[in-house]
Amino acid sequence: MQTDHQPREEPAFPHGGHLLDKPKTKKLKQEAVYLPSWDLTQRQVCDLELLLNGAFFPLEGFMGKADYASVCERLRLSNGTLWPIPITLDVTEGFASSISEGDRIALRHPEGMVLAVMAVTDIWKPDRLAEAEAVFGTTNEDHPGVFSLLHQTNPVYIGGRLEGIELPPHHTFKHLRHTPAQLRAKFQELGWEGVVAFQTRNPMHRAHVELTKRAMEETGGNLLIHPVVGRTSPGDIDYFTRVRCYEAVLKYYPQGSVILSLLPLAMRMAGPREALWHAIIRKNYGATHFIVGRDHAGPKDRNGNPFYEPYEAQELVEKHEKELGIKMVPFQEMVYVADLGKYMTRDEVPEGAKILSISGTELRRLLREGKRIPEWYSYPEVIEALRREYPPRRQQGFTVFFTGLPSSGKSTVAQVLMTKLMEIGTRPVTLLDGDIVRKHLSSELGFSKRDRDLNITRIGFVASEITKNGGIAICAPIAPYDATRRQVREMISQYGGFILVYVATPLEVCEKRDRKGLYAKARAGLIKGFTGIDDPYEPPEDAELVIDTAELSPEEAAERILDYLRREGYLPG
Ligand code: PPS
Repeated sequence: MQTDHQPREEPAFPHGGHLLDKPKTKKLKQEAVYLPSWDLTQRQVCDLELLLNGAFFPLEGFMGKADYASVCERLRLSNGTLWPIPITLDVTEGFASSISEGDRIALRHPEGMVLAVMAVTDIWKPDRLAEAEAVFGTTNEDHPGVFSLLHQTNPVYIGGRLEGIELPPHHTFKHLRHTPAQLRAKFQELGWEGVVAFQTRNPMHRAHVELTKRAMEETGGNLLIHPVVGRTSPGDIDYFTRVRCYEAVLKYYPQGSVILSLLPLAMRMAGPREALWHAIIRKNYGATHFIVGRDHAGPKDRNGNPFYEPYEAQELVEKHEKELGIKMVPFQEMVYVADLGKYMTRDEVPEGAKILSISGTELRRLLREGKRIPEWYSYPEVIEALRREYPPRRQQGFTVFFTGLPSSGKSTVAQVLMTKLMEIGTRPVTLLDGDIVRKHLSSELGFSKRDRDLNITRIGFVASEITKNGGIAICAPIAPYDATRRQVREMISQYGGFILVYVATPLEVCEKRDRKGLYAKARAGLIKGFTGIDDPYEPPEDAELVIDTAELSPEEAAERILDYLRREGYLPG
């Protein structure tokens, strides 16, 4: 067997490569009680964990302005060290104005524990559009990294060195969680000199097992299956299901040749830059080799067009390979050659041979429709795990989310739809009408952009819980902002169906109806910031259905929606 190992470099960091200094913990905890404190977002918790445990070595905290600018511009920290992704702590304007450079602040887990103390050196307002362009190469909001940066990231960044108190707690799959130091020790104990790391955010099927086995053969190393379980891309299969799939494929490798370990990373989906970042992280965990496949961490736009060239990530990693201290194992796409009954990389396929492949989208369709998934594609245990979690649509919960101008007819159609769904009777139905929600859930809110967004995300949260538990939620707010609707779609579609219905009744018709007399008041200047008059409404471009109640009766409109639900498999045909 060919071996191809470099001696593993040990981090020259204090405390074995991490920022947790046990003897100081008690003192820090006492100090933290009196410090200004910031409640970390889910993404920040992921970043903090990898900063504290040394996976982001050589970073010693959230980046300051100089490092941030340098990373955006030239993929390097200001001291020249290769680092392609900004690791920043974004906070609200309110919090930023309550602290000053030189202050110490406590960073808290959403459950309340203080995880670290940060000595703030920099407070600044970044140009997030410029950051998107630099890091993602685009400002197109279809890119999940761009969307998250522009809509789910606070406007002020603060940076500074960290002193760790404790790592974020994990209650799931504890036997599969390791810090870099623990994994390195494990490799050493097992006498593994060469370790090939495999990054994934998807379940593993036969193609992935074949690919990783080949990588082991080519390098003579053992395998680290290192799936991301922090944050991946919207619409990805949840990590609980994926971990069951990973555990199921372990038996298809030679015994003792593989370790499965979960990586609590928050991905940015930055394609080439992301691949480089992943390689650095895997080096910190003690891997000697890293697999980079086709279109590594590359998202697609709404029309299915990829943001990056298929082998751009491999090219960037190759360019920096020497400096990285971890070797890349590049791979072309693996496909199943039906005539030969085996998997091959695309460039090896004999001319004219019949190739079979199933895309992620196609797999989701097969699951959704309860169709057979072929044996050549995956293992029975993996298919079973996926089926359990992704029942066909007729067994899933769903949300019908109406959006449209005041008096456009949302509530009336929603009412009719509700009674018809109750008549069909497959699932419990809940109506979250704009007015009802404002009475019971959002009574303290007004109609500023902030209040409207909060109102819609509350509705989205309730609807996502209903959908998760197999029910039907019908929502009928104005929901004037595209980004907020997209956020709600993201919240709900991870659990079941999300059907956006745009009630596109023209403004003149809505105003003529003026069910509550509010248009008249708005025209008279008695109500300020009224949607359609002096407040914006952004018509959706991603609606599953568009309905104009000037042309359809409420009954007909509800029938259109029911037809859609039958066609898409949510209701019996
Ligand atoms: S939002 O923007 O989605 O939070 O609005 P929503 O909660 O759906 O609004 C519910 C009803 O509030 C009435 N109303 C206003 N609408 C828009 N702008 C202003 N300033 C306003 N003030 C009160 C309006 O009648 C909404 O009901 P519908 O059913 O849409 O007519």
